[in-house]
Amino acid sequence: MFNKKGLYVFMLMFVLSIALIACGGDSDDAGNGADTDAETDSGNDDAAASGEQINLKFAHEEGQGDVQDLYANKFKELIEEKSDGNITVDVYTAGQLGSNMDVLQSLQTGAIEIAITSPGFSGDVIPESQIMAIPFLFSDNLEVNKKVLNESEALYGPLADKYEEKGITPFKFWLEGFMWWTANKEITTPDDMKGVKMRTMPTSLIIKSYELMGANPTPTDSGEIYTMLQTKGIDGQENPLFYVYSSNFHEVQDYLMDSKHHIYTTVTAANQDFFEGLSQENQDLIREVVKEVNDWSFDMQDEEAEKALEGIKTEDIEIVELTSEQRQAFKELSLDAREEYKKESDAAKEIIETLEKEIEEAEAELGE
Ligand code: 6CS
Repeated sequence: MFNKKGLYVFMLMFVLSIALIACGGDSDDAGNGADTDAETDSGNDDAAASGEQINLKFAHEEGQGDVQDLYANKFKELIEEKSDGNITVDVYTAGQLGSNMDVLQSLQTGAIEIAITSPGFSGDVIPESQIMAIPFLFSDNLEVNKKVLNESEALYGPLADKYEEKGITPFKFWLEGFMWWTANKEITTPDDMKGVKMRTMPTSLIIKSYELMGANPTPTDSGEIYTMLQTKGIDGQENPLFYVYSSNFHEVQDYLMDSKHHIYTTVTAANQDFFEGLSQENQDLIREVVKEVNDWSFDMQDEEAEKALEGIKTEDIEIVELTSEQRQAFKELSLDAREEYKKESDAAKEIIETLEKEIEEAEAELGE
């Protein structure tokens, strides 16, 4: 018979062994918890392991620190973070992967996965994209333009289809600010514009628009603008303020005109086959990040334009504000560009008529 002490020892051992089993179970639970975590981790790890390891070449059309560069690097930061590094991005500035036309072509072939490509360069490959290059088409109210560029059925319907037909998936149409003229003379009336060798982006409708406004349009790629201004190969050019300042055009021009004759618009897009080959999860993640960057980009641009204006004011260049009457005179001359655009295709006619209505409705809601 056990004596009392032996009985206590036995009971203690029994209780301890039960406790150990329970703890072990807990630890299993913990393990399971850990496993759960581990599962979660391993789940994540599995996701990471089975997740597509993707490297995106992201090309844009501007220099380091310009709006498109800030946009592309914000995309890189967010997508690498949100994908736990499964998706990595290499950003390429203007010229690193060829001209802007080369970049568009590489986007079509898939040599480049993602790019920011502007209608000033896609206009002859996707004629309908020139809608975004028609002077005085968009509103003087940037909030109206932001709303339309975010929501337009014309842009995200028939125009997006035209990009898809050329192997490109457009994610977001977005703006980089109002266009300003610089020139070696003051330009406030169509008479002033007569015969001015105005540099344009190489797309037929922009060239036509400047002919209608009385200029002598000279299409070139962006890398040649400064030298051609310096050597008087051209007399003037158009660009948003940040680009005028970062390109140092104020060094080789005497006048900066606040013409607001147009907004600089562009497109963030992917190679269609590449994008459609991704998992649904990664497609959704890329679209989500593009939208987040797009919304972020509006404040960024306002800051960049403000900084550029402050900087330019310290330079030796005369800043001239056009009156609404002076701008109206140029607008009237350029209206035929819209008729020219409609001739591109049936889709073009639908796109411009829908977009004009969308701009009108947005102005009724938000003001002109
Ligand atoms: O004028 C140009 O060619 C350049 N301007 C801007 C604002 N972005 C890229 C483009 O190549």
